[in-house]
Amino acid sequence: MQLRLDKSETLFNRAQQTIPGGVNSPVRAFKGVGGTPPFITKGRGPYIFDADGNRYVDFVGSWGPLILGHAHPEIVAAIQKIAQQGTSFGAPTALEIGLAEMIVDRVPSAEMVRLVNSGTEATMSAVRLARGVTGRDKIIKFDGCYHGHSDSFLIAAGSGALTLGEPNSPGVTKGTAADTLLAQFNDIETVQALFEKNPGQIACVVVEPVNGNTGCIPPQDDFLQHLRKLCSEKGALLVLDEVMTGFRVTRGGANELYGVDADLLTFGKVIGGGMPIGAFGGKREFMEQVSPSGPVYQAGTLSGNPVAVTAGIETLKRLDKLAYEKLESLSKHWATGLQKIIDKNGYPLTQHRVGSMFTLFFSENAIRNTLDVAKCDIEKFNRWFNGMLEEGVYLAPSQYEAGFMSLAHTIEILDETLAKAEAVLGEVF
Ligand code: KE4
Repeated sequence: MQLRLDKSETLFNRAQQTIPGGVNSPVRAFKGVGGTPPFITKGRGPYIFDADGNRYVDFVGSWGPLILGHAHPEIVAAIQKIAQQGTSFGAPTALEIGLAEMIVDRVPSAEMVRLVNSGTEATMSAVRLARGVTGRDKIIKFDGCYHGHSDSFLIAAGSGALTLGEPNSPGVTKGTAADTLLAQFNDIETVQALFEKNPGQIACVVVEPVNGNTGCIPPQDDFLQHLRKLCSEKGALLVLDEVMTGFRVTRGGANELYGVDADLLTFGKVIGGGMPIGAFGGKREFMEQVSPSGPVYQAGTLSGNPVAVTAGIETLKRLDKLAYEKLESLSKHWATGLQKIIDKNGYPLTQHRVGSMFTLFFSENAIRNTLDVAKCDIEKFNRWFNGMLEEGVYLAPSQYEAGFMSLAHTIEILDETLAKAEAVLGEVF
C-alpha cells in the first residue's frame, strides 16, 4: 500500500527553508532510510497520526519518553493544571524536591541529583563534575555510544583505531578530541589498554549500560562489573548514562538491573514524560561539589521548571511494579512472535531486547558492539523500515537505534503488527 504523504512533503519542503534539514534533530529527517518523514499532528496511546491522516503504531515514543503512551489523559491534565499556576519562576519549588526524591528512591547509586533540561546537558555536566573532582582531563567513551551532542562526545574512532579520538563534527577542536579516548563496548581489554597508556589521566569512563544508540546491545560477560572494578582500581569515576535506560529497563534502570555501583549517573526522557528534562546524580561526595555547594559550576534557566517536573513526577508515579510487569509481558510477546517468524523462515536476523527496549538486527552474527552492527544489511533494513511504515507501523528510522514499547500497546495491536511484520519480511527476503 503506497503511503500518501502529500501534506508531509509540502511541509518538509517548507520546513527546509527555515530549519536546517527541515528538522530540529537530524535522525527525524529519515536520511538513513530515505523518503519523506511524516509530519506528526498528534499522538494517542500507542498511535501517532500524520498531516495526511495516516495512523501509525508507534515504537519510537519520541525516542523513549512516552513510556505511558501518547497524550496520557492524567499526564495531560496534570500539565494543564500546573501550567495555570505559572510555567517557570527561576526560583526553587517544592515540586523539584519531589522529583529528586523519587529518582534517589528508585536508583540505587543516586544519593543526590541536579535537574537540567536535556540528556546532553546531563552528560556534559556529569563529565565536568568527574573532571572537577578528580583533577584529571581525559575521559573514556565507547565507539557507538551516544551521550548527546556536547563536544567531548562528538568523537570518532581516530586514525589510531580505537585509541586517540578525532572530531567527528566540524567545530569540535582537536584539543577537545585529544581528551576523549575511545574504547569498544563489551571489550574490557580496550579499556584496560587506555588506562595503561594514560596512567593517572582518566577522570571517568562514560558508558550507556545498555548500548541503545547502535541498536539495543546489552552488556555481555560482566562487562559493567569489569568496568566498575577497573575504575575503582585506577581512581576514575564510572558514569552510567541512563538517559535511555533509566526507568525504562526496570524501575531502578540498568543501575538496579545489573547491580553495578555507579559514581555518577545521567537521566532524561522518561523522567520528563515527554517534556524537556534531564538530570545527573550519584554519590553525595561528588554531587556536593556542584555549584553552589561546591566549585563545579552548572546552571540552567529552566532547570526544574514546574511543568516538566510535574509531567515527570506523574509519569514515575505510574511506573510501579505492575507497570514493569506489563511492559515486560508486552515486550516479550513482541520478541517471541518475531522470533517465531524468523525461525519459521530461517531469516538471517538477530534480536536484542532489554526490558521494553529492543532492536531487530539485519545480521545473523553475534552483535556485541557497533563493529558488528556495521556488518548488518542496511539495504534490507531500509526495505523493512519502509515496508512497515507503509503498513502503518512507525519503527526507529535507523538500524542504529532502539525501539520502545509503551504501556498503551496491547497484545491485540502487537499480534496485528506481527502479522504485518511477517508479510513485510516476506517481501524483504
Ligand atoms: P538529548 O540531549 O537528546 O535529550 O539526550 C542525549 C542522549 C544522551 N544519552 C543517551 C544514552 C541518549 O540516547 C541520548 C539521546 N538519544 C537519542 C536517540 N538515540 C535522541 C534522538 C535524537 O537525537 O533526536
